[in-house]
Amino acid sequence: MTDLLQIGGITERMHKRLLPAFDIHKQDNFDPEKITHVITNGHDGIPLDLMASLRNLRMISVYGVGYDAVDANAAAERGIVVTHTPNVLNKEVATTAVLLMLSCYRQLVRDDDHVRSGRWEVEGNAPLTRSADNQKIGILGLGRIGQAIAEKLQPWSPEISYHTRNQKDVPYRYFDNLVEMAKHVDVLICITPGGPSTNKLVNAEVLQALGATGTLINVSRGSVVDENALIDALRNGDLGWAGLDVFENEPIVPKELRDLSNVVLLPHAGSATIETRAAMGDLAVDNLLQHLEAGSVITAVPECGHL
Ligand code: NAP
Ligand code: 8YV
Repeated sequence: MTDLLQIGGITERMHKRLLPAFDIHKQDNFDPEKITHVITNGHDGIPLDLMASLRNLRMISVYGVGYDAVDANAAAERGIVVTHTPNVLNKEVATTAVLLMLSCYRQLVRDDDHVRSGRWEVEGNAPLTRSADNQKIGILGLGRIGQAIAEKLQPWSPEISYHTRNQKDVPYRYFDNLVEMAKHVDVLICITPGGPSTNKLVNAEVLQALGATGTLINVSRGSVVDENALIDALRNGDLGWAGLDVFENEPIVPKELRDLSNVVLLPHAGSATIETRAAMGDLAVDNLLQHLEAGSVITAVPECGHL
C-alpha cells in the first residue's frame, strides 16, 4: 500500500475511493519517511517545512483550483508534481459571484430581516433597492472562472470590462490599468489567483475609484483585497457595498466587517455545493490514482506541467 498524508478535510466519497489504494494518514500520526502522496485543499495547502520533511514525496493533489497555499515552484524543483481541480467548478463559483452581486443590489439580507424581525408589520415597506440590470461590470482576472462569470451575467445585460496582465481574445473591453477600470465600472468582481502577484491589488486607491455607488465582489482570495482599506471605505461611504466570499484570515472575519450593514458575507462557499464538490473530489482522487497506476496526472498546475 502507498502512504498518503491527508491535510484538512476530505469527503466520504473521496475517502471511499482512496481507501483501496492508499494507507491514509492524518497529520497527528504519520511517518514522514513513508509519505509519497499528499491530499490537501486550497486553504490549508502544505507548509514549506512540512513539504521539506517529506523526503520521498512525489505528488500533491489539491482539492481546489487555487493552489497559492502550495509552493509549486519548490515542489517542481524537487520533481514533485502538484495537481489541482480546474474547470469543474467554474459555473458554481460564477453563480456565487452573481449571487453576491444580486444580494448587494437587491439587499437580500436586509429585506429578509425586514420580514423576519416583524419590522414590515410595524414600519411598513422596506426602502427601495437598486436594479442590477444594465450595469458596468469590471472583472479582475478573466481566466476560466472570470469568463464563466461574464457569461452567467448576460441576462442582466451588463457592459463588461476586465483587467488582467495579458489582454485576452474576448469581446469585452480591456483595461491595462485597474484604477482606470474601477473608475469606469459600477461593480468590480475579483477572481484572480491569490499569492504575491495579486497581494492587496485592490487597495484604497482602487476602492476610492470604485466609489460611493460602487460594489466590490470578492470570490478570489482574501489576500487580493486590502481588508483594512475595505473596512474604512465601507464605513466612511467611499465605497457603497461589498459581497465577500473570502477573507484575509479565514475563518476569522474582523468584527468591524461583520458589524457593517452594507456587506453580504459568505464562508468561502464559492464551490461549496454537493454536486461541484463531488466533481472536484473526483478529479483530485483521479489524479492520485492515475499517478499511482501510470505515473502521470490529469491536471498538473502549470509550474509542474513538464514533470
Ligand atoms: P485562471 O484560469 O488561472 O485565471 C486567472 C486569471 O487571473 C487570468 O485571467 C490571469 O490573467 C489573471 N491574473 C493572474 N494574476 C494577475 C495579476 N497579478 N493581475 C491581474 N490579473 C491577474 O484561474 P481560475 O480557474 O479562473 O481561478 C481563479 C482563482 O479563483 C483561483 O486561483 C482561486 O484563488 C479562486 N477561487 C475561489 C473560489 C471560492 O470558493 N471563492 C473557488 C475557486 C477558485 P493574466 O495571467 O493574463 O494576468
Ligand atoms: C475551495 C477554492 O473551497 O478551488 C478553490 O480555489 O477556493 C474552493 O473551491 C477550496 O480550495 C477548498 O478545497
